[in-house]
Amino acid sequence: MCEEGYYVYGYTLWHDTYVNITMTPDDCGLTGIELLCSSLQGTPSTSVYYNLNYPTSTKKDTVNCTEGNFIQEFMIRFGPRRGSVYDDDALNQVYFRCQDNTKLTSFTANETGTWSNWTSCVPGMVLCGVQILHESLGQYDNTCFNEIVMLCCLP
Ligand SMILES: [Ca+2]
Ligand SMILES: [Ca+2]
Repeated sequence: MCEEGYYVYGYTLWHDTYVNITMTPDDCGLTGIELLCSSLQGTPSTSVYYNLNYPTSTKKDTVNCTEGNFIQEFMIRFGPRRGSVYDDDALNQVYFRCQDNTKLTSFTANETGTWSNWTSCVPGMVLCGVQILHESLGQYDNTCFNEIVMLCCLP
């Protein structure tokens, strides 16, 4: 979570782009996220990091809302279940939307999966952190991030 009184206005992803359905390489989808926090007045504070440091993942572009806007909604995408011998990546993309309705997308990759609906903080609240559910690394078929939970705060 951002420090108290600070809210999320942007982010950076670390992502292991899907290569193929075989286990070489073992593709992992979303592997890390940095949240950018600022006060209502626009003063930045320390970023929040959740990063599994998956070896073949790469850092993507940082994207952010225009000044005075914070993130209020998100949607996530899951790769299909491919069974025990094929490569799964689970959670493999997230989009965010700002209070002024601007959609934030940090990269585009040729990938398949199923998108969730947009999920929103209740009116008046904005994103102030996330909770990440992930597998521990070292599985036969790593999937890295499996779920993101939005934490909303009232400014
Ligand atoms: Ca693969
Ligand atoms: Ca995998």
